Amino acid sequence: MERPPVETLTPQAAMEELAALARAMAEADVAYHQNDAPAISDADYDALKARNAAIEARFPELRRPDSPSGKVGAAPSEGFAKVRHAIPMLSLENAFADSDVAEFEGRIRRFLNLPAEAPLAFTAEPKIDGLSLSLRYEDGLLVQAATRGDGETGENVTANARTVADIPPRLDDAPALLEVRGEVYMSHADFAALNARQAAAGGKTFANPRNAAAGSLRQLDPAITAARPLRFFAYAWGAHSEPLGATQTQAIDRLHALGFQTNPLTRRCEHLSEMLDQYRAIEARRATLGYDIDGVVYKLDRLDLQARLGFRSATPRWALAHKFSAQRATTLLEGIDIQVGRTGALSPVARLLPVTVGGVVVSNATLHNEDYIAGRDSRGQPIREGRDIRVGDWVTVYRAGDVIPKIEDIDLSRRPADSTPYVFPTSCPICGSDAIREEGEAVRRCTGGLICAAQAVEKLKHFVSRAAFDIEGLGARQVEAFFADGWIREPADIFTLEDRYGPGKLTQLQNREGWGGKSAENLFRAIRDKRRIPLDRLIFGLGIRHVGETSATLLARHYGAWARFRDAMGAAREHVGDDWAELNAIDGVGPILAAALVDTFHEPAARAAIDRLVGHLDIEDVAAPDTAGSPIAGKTVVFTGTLERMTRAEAKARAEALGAKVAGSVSARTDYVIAGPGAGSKEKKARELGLTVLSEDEWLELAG
Ligand code: JCF
Repeated sequence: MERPPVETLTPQAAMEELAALARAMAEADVAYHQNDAPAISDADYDALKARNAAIEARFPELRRPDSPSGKVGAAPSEGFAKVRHAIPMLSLENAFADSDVAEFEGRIRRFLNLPAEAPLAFTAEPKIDGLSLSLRYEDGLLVQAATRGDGETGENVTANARTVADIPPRLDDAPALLEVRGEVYMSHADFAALNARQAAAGGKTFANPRNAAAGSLRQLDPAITAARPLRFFAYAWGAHSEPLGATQTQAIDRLHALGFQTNPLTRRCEHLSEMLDQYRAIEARRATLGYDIDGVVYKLDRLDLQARLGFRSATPRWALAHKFSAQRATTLLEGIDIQVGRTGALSPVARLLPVTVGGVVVSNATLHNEDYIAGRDSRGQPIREGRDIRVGDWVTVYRAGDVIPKIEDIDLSRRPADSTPYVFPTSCPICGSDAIREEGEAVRRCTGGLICAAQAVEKLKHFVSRAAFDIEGLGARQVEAFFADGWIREPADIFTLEDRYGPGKLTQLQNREGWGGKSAENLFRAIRDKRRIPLDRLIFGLGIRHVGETSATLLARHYGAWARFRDAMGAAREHVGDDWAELNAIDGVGPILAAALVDTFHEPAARAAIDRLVGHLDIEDVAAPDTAGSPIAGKTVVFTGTLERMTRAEAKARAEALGAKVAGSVSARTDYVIAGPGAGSKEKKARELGLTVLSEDEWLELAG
């Protein structure tokens, strides 16, 4: 928009414009930082900022107390370059009960075929509640620091990491290449002081030390990061040119010797009982540590055994995070809302009188499902001794880690005399369709499918989300607005937006509130950019029930190309035939996920919507993980009989790590059958089919 030169502004006009600028920038900040859905482009944001600064320079006395020029953190997007981790940054499997830890230990013994009395040591260390960071040292010099991001790709925050006192800029006697991984965090004292300073300066305060650490590390201006007291504990490593030791304990000691802080409460434990003792000891010191921890991490001590165990999709088999139990508070249940999700599930949400639980203000909590509200579990057994939950009740809210708050119990003694049991709706509050609860299911679902506005909108929001199509400038808020006006009803419509509402069209996007020529142009470009999309993102973006990011990646890696995936889903019939067997043989795909996929591809309306979408796309094939050079990549193998040199679980994990598919039954599509002593009908069938049958030794030689 053309604006009059600053020199010609009257004080009255300047005052009004400063107010309008403050409002526009505050809205943009909320959209960007809180909703993660930029409402205007970076260039437009910068233009507003420059205009604000120019007016303030001419009329310093008109500078507003909430002037946007004094604010930090209005970081434009694209702020940090992306970094692809040479070795993915993993997350940890969570456990809550002691029995989960015993199960973890037992599972490792079975995998390695170790009897219960054989020694097996673990480390136990506090789990720091911060953000993970990977530091790359080449010839002892810090050359790159990257956040975890999605584990595969993070953000380059090198300049900021250099301002953290615990991160050495150079290491003596380090391997030529070493990636050190650990947690960036802020101490309680530093957090309190930072918030006090921020409040005094009229700036943004942080809800907890973790957010403060994240906000500080992700500053575009390293000078701001430098002024924020961040700390770092090292606990792991990525790429390295020589081993740090033979055990986790030795490797951690080496990191300490190299100049890193390692957690002083880390212990080596010889037995399960020592692991649990260390858990209790760490929990007992939690309140006085001076920084937030949310559990204890156990790791198998011997690194050679860690290597044999390997990974299961995104988590190592050799580590476990044993979380502390939750923090609690009591508050009033003011109402119960029903939300309709992407797959039609009706989810009851508690509206609470806001209360602080473990340092975070909570005003909503999940109530799970209708049985939970009624006081029974999925098998009809009483929970909370059968106490139901009613609007008007005083309830205990708890938070475990960063998950959604939950309602644990109610205080019957404070229940109002006139309260009535909650009646769960049997029709969809959004579209009015019947909401049905299938036999054996805990969840009631709207049957409206895509005619249900809530499902359609949630599907669209999922489609544009970070891990799916990640369309810049098209976030949840924009999707809702476009949907409300009938501009987009399904994902395919996004790719025809420009034709329908672009330059020269009747109802132009740039005439909508909140959009200008520049931002409209940026949106159309962002959409065009996403016509080319990797197969895994597409599969995830379809929003099929049970198909998360991990399973989408597994499916994409298995089928490789869209045409192959689509044909296989179209050909598969539940519980019959090779296509069904192939789908179920993918490690990480079970019959429930498989059925959801097959259903979707056999449902004519859903299938048609997918075909319409795909017509606009150029889909990138996904290669199986770096198994290039592996002689067994892409081969289907079947193990039968007794294996003598490793357990079945280990053989399967190794074969899969090398890109092979491990199937349970022999068919014409099987490439190798590995037959040990005692092999029976499978080996016989393989020989009848003329397949290659290998001994365990021959197999190990082939697989390298
Ligand atoms: O303290 C932590 N938050 C923490 C996270 C500690 C660890 O030893 C970790 C971790 C995430 C992944 N180890 C891995 C492998």
